[in-house]
Amino acid sequence: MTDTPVSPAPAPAAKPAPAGPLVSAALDGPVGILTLNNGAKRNALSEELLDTFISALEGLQGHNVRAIIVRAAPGMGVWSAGHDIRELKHGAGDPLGYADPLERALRAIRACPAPVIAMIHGTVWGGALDLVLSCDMVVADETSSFAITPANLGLPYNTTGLLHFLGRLPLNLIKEMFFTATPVKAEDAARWGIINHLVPSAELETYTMGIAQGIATKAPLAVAVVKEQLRVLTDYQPVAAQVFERLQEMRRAVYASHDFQEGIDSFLEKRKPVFRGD
Ligand code: YXS
Repeated sequence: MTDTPVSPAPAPAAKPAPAGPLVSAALDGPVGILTLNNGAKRNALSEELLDTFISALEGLQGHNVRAIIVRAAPGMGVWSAGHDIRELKHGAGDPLGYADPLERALRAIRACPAPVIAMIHGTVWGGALDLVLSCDMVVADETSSFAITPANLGLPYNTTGLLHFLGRLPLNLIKEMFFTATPVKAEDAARWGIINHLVPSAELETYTMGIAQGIATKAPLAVAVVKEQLRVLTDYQPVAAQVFERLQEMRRAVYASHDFQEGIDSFLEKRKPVFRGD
């Protein structure tokens, strides 16, 4: 994948220094490439990384790109470890509220006029799976796996996020993923429909770029309007105000619970959580 670096990130040198931007943006003709670059923290989705991601995504749109690929830096065994757990605070209200940086990034991807393709080498955890499912397509290799993990933290996932899953997977598979927090391996992810294509690692970049370049030859206005129609038709499910309030009340009890604090503490103390159910 040959790319030409674009602003806002300073043009990376041939081999960007390890302390390079958390997310780098590049152009390969009409295809934009966003690369997650925080290997030391397994591309944990911190506010800083996500703000960089959102501005890089918006920056690419200024270059009239026709398709965008989101990837981790080459050779990383973890595509993204999900929401930065160090930024999840017990007693600070909804951990996945509308203004949360991860929620802002998901909305930016879903509102981007150009199709966004997630290219997955390595493991995907928690909110990073919601980010991957917010992309328009997913191409992955045999090293990939996909886990949604609020049950490991005692965290109440948000209703918008559940709608993202309902828009992609059968209910029984969503329940298995949320209730067990077990990573879904590449073969099953392909069979379940989490990913569009499962390709060998050696072909992942070429295959993904091939799809992106194919899209880039199509009428961009027609592609963008279908993307927006599908977003509106899937994201806006009518929910009665009283029902929404009841769900929020249930979530409030969970994110105020001892178990949520235990989930965060156990991760930071690198030990297994002991959930008491209160
Ligand atoms: O100890 P240092 O400072 O070197 O940092 C370690 C980890 O603490 C850090 N790190 C993270 N920091 C914040 N948030 C994270 N999610 C996170 N994940 C990792 O990265 C450094 C290297 O981690 P280490 O030593 O564990 O790497 P590894 O290669 O042995 O293991 C990679 C993972 C991904 C298997 C392991 O790091 C892991 O299990 N991470 C947590 C994955 C996870 O549960 N993610 C869900 C986050 S919560 C979320 O996304 C949603 C809100 S929800 O809960 O609803 O799904």
